[in-house]
Parts: sequence; structure tokens; C-alpha cells
Amino acid sequence: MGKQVIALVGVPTDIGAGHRGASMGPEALRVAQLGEKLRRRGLDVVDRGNLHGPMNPWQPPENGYRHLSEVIAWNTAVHGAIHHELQAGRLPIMLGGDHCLAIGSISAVARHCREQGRKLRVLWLDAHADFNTSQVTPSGNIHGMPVACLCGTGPRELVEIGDQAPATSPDVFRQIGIRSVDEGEKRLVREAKMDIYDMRHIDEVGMKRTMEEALEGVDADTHLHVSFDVDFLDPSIAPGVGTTVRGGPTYREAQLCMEMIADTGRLGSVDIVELNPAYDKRNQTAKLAVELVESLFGKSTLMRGPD
Ligand code: B3U
Ligand code: MN
Ligand code: MN
Repeated sequence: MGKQVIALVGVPTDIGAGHRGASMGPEALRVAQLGEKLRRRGLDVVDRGNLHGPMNPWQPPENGYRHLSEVIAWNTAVHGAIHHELQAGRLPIMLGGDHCLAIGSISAVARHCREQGRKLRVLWLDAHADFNTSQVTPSGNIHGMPVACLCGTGPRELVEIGDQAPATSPDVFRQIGIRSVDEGEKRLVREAKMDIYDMRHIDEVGMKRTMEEALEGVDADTHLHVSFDVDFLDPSIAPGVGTTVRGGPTYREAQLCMEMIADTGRLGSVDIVELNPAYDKRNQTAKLAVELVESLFGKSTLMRGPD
């Protein structure tokens, strides 16, 4: 095996969100030196630049969905780009963009796992379950629906992105940091038996035990995908998101979460989504996200870094 190459793929859109500004996420992560910091860790990093797609027309929902045709276009582009990087043996980091883009990235990862005969585990780090449907959504914003779409509930064109519909199933997900689930959505996550480690669970057993549980069964054949919605973090440390929800993981808890994922050695792909520079101060949330991604790639206090 050659050296692992990381591919940064920017996806500058807020097409699925309820606030404008996540479209500036990729550039904020570059300004916070994501690529350079990973390179300093001895990793090979290529920046693929940004994907292109339709503008945000900022329209109200139609039949329960906002901007459905634009969301389809962006996710189709994401699916192709992420699958291309995986096929070439690179580890893609998608720089979002809002969380609707995980439909494209995770469907690509699921397809790649099928092609390689590997098991998929998705760690969904988020304040929200993102399991809404057009029937129960309070907003019509598709960034509240990607997990449902990936598991087969959603508009046909989104459910069918990729090689197989649905792209994946509830059992591959472990949702961590959850603290905001809409009323109708609660019933859906219960019915689907989603594995949810909510903030109460983290409060009760701690982040260490939570991550041990979420990573249980991960072995040499597992591809770990981390879908990191920056609103996972407590807003006191990460104000640069559109939908802050108080009571999230602290700096220390978030670091431990990332370090424990790194320790598995099975990380295969990453999304960084919902970073919204319009709500940030001095790019501090982007800088924090970069710091956490460094930990995700093995930075630790006492182990020697690369020379
Ligand atoms: N659950 C709400 C809010 C939301 C979901 N994801 C984010 N916000 N970032 C909705 O609109 O579906
Ligand atoms: Mn999300
Ligand atoms: Mn969220």
C-alpha cells in the first residue's frame, strides 16, 4: 500500500439550509489552513477545488421540499466526485456546504464499500437527527432529511442517487451528540430503530463510553465515515453555524471523540458540513473544526508527530 492521500473536495452551497452562508464553508476551512495542517502531520493532501452547481434561489417549500431540483443537482455532483476519489484510493474530505450534501457523499461511500466488499459504519456527529420527511418537516429544508433519504425515505431522485436505492440502511449509522429532534421525527427515528447517543447519554456515561459503544464491532474490514455537522459542538465554542443548539459537547469531549475515532485506524472518508462563516467571529469555528480534524487524523498530545 502506498501512502494515504487525502483529497479535499469543496462544495460551496447552502441549498438545503434554512440560513444563508454555509456556501462559504469550504473557503473558511482553507483560510484556517486545513490542507497545510494535515500536510504538517505528514499526510499527502490534494485540494480538488470546488464543485459547481445551481445558485440558491431562496424559495419557499414546494410539496414539503425547498429547492429540490437544486439539491438533486448538487448531490449528483458530490456523488460523482467523492466516488471518483475513493475509487482512486484517496481519502475524501468533503468541505460543505450544508448537510443535505451527505446524501451524495455517503451514497458514494456506500457504493465504494459494496465494490470493495467492506462494511460501512457512519458516525453522524450532529445536534440533529436529520431524519425528517416531507410529511413531518417543520421547514422543508432538506438538510434536515439526509439520513432518511439515505435509508430510503424521501423524494425518489434523492433516494436513487448512486448504484442502489436506498443507498444504505439505519443499522450503519451511529448518531452522536443529538439534542434537537422534531416531534414527528421522534416517531420516525424510533420506528427505524436508529442508534442514537443523545446528549443525555453522553452526560450519563461520558464521551469515552459513548464512543466505545458507537465503535463496537468496527474491525479491519470496516470503512468508517465521519459526517461532522459543526453544530454538534456546543455553541459557546462553535458559534459559526446557522442552527446552534445549546448543550453540546465541550472542547474536551469533542477532542476525545475525534481521538477515539483516529485510534481505530479505520477512517475512510469525512464530511465537514454546516460551517457558516456569516455567523462566525474571526473564523474561530473553522479553526476549531480544523483542530478537531487534525485529531481525527491522529494528532495527540504525547505521541510524536511527523518530523
Ligand atoms: N430539524 C429541523 C432543523 C434542522 C435540522 N438540521 C439542521 N436544522 N441543521 C429541520 O428543519 O428539519
Ligand atoms: Mn446535520
Ligand atoms: Mn445539525
